[in-house]
Amino acid sequence: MRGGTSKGAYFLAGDLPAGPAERDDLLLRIMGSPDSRQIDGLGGAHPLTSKVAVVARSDRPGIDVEYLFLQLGVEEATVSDRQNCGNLLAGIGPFAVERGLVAPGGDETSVRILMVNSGGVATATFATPGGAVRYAGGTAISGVPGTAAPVLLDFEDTAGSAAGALLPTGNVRDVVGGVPVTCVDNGMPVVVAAAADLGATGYETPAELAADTALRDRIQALRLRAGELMGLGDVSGAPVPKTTLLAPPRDGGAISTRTFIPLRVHDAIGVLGAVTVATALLMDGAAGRDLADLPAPGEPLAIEHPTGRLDVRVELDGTAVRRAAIVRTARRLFDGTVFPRPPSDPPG
Ligand code: NQM
Repeated sequence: MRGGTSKGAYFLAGDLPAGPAERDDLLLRIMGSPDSRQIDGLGGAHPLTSKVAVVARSDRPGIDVEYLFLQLGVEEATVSDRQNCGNLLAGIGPFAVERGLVAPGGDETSVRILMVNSGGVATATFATPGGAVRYAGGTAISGVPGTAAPVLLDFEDTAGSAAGALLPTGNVRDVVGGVPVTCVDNGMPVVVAAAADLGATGYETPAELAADTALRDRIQALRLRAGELMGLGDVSGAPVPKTTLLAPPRDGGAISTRTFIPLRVHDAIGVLGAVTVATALLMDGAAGRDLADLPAPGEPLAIEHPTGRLDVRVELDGTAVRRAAIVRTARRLFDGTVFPRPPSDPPG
């Protein structure tokens, strides 16, 4: 399914091996990792298309389904559950109805989803006229051609998803290697900094940023140190924290962004990444807040990114999160049987 601006393989948990080692080995073979083109598998040769959702019915009170997100490396044989994905999340409700995990609820269905990676809960609401998921609709999201039916995602308990606290260093602002940063986690651990403080304009294209190896080295040094301060330990092989560089808005939004996931440049920005960056901007003293043109309280905050903008609704009470919501679209692309690459011969 496409979920938002990501694409992944969605599985029923019961169809995969229960042990994580066996499961991960199978998923790497299914997606074609490690290989820069993922030529022998389903992956799309980019972190945003090398994703897996594992979905199961839940017996927890007030929860319909449980969603485990797995980020597969493209060139590396890695499978990480250390981050969430708010984009694939958009496909979870429709998938749950398609697979009979949740009964459709009339013209519209709401599915309560436990995001296993973080323990947070999201409610997805989408059209199910006549008891079938409707994918066609008039909602456009930046980074996806055309329009589709909207999926409204309302988040709960996103603060401290992976780093344990909204402000994992205990500060709204830190200085890391001479660069003022805000280390924040409202669904995604992100290091937020002004682009100018890292020698960038913040308006470069993703290709220009990808070609700037000196900038990449500065970002890596920054996130390694910030990762430690955030209590994430050695993050050299981890997908988090991400880094988002800020510049004044140019398209009528609140802020312009360029995001590294964690070193590849995002063509847009992740959902929970955007929620997290918006949260930082709402806090007095946050790094780069002076660059923002903030909306009136209660209005959506538009995060500009290389391929458009993403509007998020975040409400804070001081530094406590009251609400975070976003609209995405999702689409079923294919339903069938995958034939994984066979396991490699045992050594010797
Ligand atoms: O931030 C990219 C994406 C993501 C994750 C990433 C995401 C999110 O665009 O919620 O969706 O940050 O690796 O899908």
